[in-house]
Amino acid sequence: AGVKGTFSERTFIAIKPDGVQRGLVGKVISRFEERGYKLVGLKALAPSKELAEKHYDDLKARPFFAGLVNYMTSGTPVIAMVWEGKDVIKQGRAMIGATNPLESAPGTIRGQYCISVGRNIIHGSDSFESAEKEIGLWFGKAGELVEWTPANVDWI
Ligand code: 3AN
Repeated sequence: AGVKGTFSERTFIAIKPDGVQRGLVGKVISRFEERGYKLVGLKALAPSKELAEKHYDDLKARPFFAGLVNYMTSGTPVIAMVWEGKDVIKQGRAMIGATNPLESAPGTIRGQYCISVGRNIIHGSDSFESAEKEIGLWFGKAGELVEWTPANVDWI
């Protein structure tokens, strides 16, 4: 996940199947771009059950786990992304809002676009360790992430 606390910190952000079905991909990407974060990885994929289960491994004892995995593996793609920039893990979570959209502040992504905890449209890594794990899981292959320097970096 890059280097924690530097401009190269990285987080894993995914637009879940409901966000894709609802046409919210562009809006989510715009928010991260406009904030000044840098997109270094992007792909659409319909995750396997194995990938979804590994991704949500820490929730496997929860009653909603099977439903969560079914939702993630519906066949509609997930838009998997890696965003880079200063404090992007914590700021990404703040931009996304609380897990339960009814508790997400207005203006956050969930607070603006959804009302159901089981259909909360977006995922973001909650710590440096989660970001490392999730980036490795979703972007395992070499060459899928791109190093690049934005021309206007001094102005952000
Ligand atoms: P977050 O996505 O904010 O990191 P987690 O990791 O606690 O929250 O939960 C992962 C996902 O599991 C949520 N985004 C949501 O889709 C689902 N989820 C969490 N809590 C519930 C719940 N009480 N009922 C149904 N689904 C839930």
